[in-house]
Amino acid sequence: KKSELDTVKEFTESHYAAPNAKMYGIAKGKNVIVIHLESFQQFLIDKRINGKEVTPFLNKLYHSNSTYAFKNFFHQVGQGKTSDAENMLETSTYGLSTGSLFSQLGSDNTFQAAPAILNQRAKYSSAVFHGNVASFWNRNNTYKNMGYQYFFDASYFDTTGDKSTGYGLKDKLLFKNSVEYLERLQQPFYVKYITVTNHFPFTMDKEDTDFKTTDTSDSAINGYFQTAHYLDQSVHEFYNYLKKTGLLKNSMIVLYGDHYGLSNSENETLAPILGKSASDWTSYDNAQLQRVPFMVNIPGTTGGKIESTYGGEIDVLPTILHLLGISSKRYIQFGTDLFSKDHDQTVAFRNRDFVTPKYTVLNDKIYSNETGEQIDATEEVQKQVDADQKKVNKELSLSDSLNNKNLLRFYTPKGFKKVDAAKYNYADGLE
Ligand code: GP9
Ligand code: MN
Repeated sequence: KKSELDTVKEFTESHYAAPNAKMYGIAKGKNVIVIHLESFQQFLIDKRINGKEVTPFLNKLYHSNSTYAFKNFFHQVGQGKTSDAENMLETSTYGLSTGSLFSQLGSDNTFQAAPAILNQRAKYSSAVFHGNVASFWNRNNTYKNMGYQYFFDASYFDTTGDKSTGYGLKDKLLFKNSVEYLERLQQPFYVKYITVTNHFPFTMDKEDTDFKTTDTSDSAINGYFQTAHYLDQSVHEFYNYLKKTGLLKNSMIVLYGDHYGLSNSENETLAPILGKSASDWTSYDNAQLQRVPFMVNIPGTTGGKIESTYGGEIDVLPTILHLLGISSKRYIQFGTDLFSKDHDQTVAFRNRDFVTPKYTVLNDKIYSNETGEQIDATEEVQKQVDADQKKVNKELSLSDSLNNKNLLRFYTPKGFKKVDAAKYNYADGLE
């Protein structure tokens, strides 16, 4: 009898997208540095406020010919917010329909996640740098099950007094103070920086910003441009450290926004700043604002451009593996390589709404991406949308059974050694 795991495997195998030969292995052997841009939405890119760019450094990266950037890339998180984004990037499976997968399943589940895959296939070491306490989102337990060797959390850094804001160490200090650890990691490494300063309610100490922001009635919106500007400066400084230490030329830097910073209830106030009218703002407009940056910067290459392919966080892992010249075929992953000609451009949101290059489908209502208007579908369009909706529902529910029933414990990809969480101890540097 066909097991549930068989059903999941059947789906991911038939959904698999073979790599693009032009891109496969272009970053082989390089260090991988993932920079998690907290609450960072795509509309910040190239945005000017009072004549000044909000994020001049990230804009430069976005337009650089050593950066493969995506302008139609969406976050796909649910209630687990940051942790859902992390889960998708590390495993290419979805977060749960309610709550956080990290919190609910991270302590016990079997994972076949990026740090373990990279370690076993290409001898990568791995680490996370984060300015908050290790227990937030149950990261300390989840990371061990994912095979992270090191977790440099708040306990490794001086976070006292004005060195922190609401969610921990200020980003500039996180990057700066991490370098001594980063330099000592065995190469190649796979590391992730989870920033915190650009987080709701987007407040910051006066001395950390001189960015002249908006003066809307919503202080979160006004603050957002300032904390995003600070995040941009932090990443710029980090790039300078990477250059100085010589790490930059041996690394591939992956930058992405985890989810929205400004919520739907704030978007009407935001609308005029984006050149839109507040009075006819719709759910369609809210959905379009769920775009977040996804950029892969590979210093030394020149083929980078701004891609218009549609995709989301679920697609990152197979994309990265293929850039590193590691086949993803043997793993159970729901996303597909963004560079593949077979890449699936249907982007599922956690609530089963979805976006394709042509349509945005919200609660069974179909909007045309071309006009932004809700349409009365022709029979043909309705048939296509129904098929896409069916696939989205299936994908989410198969990912849920895989994770809720811990089915990966029954599946061993070729050559994969199960992660032994007991091997890792994240005690701080003081002990
Ligand atoms: C906390 C940080 C914030 O450590 O990652 O998480 P979020 O509130 O964005 O889910
Ligand atoms: Mn977040």
